Amino acid sequence: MYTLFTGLYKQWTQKEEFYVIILGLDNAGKTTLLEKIKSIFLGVPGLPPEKIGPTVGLNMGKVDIASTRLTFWDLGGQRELHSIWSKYYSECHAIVFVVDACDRERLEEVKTSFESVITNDEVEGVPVLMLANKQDVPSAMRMHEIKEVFNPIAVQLGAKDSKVLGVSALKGDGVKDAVDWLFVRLQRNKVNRPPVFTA
Ligand code: G3D
Ligand code: MG
Repeated sequence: MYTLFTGLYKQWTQKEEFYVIILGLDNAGKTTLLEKIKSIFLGVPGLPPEKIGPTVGLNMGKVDIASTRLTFWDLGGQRELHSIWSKYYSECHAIVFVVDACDRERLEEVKTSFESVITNDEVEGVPVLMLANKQDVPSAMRMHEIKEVFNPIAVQLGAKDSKVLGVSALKGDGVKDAVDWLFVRLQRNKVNRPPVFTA
């Protein structure tokens, strides 16, 4: 009897948890994005931009939407850390790839990095959201430019759910839409990547 009730109680109180990894080159705006997500969804001010230094190791943030928990992992972008990204692929439920839309000089590097992420066997069936960040800057590449550059690579995504959205992680524009897109895809992709359950 006790086990039956504890089982039921657990079922009622447990949350579905999904892991979302945030990837991209250093300086793309990953940590700023994570702090903005936290401030929008938790209603608490995130770290002010001047307090955000280069990420060493990982940053993590948990956001609850209804009875679902999204746990975001901001993996450091420095090149020497790219090798650890693949360790997270098999367990993640979605990938956010952040691009600095102001940095035309590093486009080739971004393309190589993006391609190596999406062609990794472990990300098979995982929704991928590309964010063209820093859209508040007038000279930033706009969506049509970004799509022109990345669409030829994105064809390799195959059946994966994917999308490109313009955002400003700094100002927050488009950030809620990005999380909403993820939420819908995570739910839809449960058969491929079931959530973990958490108290
Ligand atoms: P990272 O975690 O991907 O390495 P950060 O990147 O979040 O540390 O951001 C790198 C720099 O880009 C920071 O500037 C940050 O304020 C800036 N940045 C991030 N997102 C945006 C954005 O949407 N718009 C603009 N204009 N700037 C952004 P600093 O000057 O601190 O290096
Ligand atoms: Mg960082």
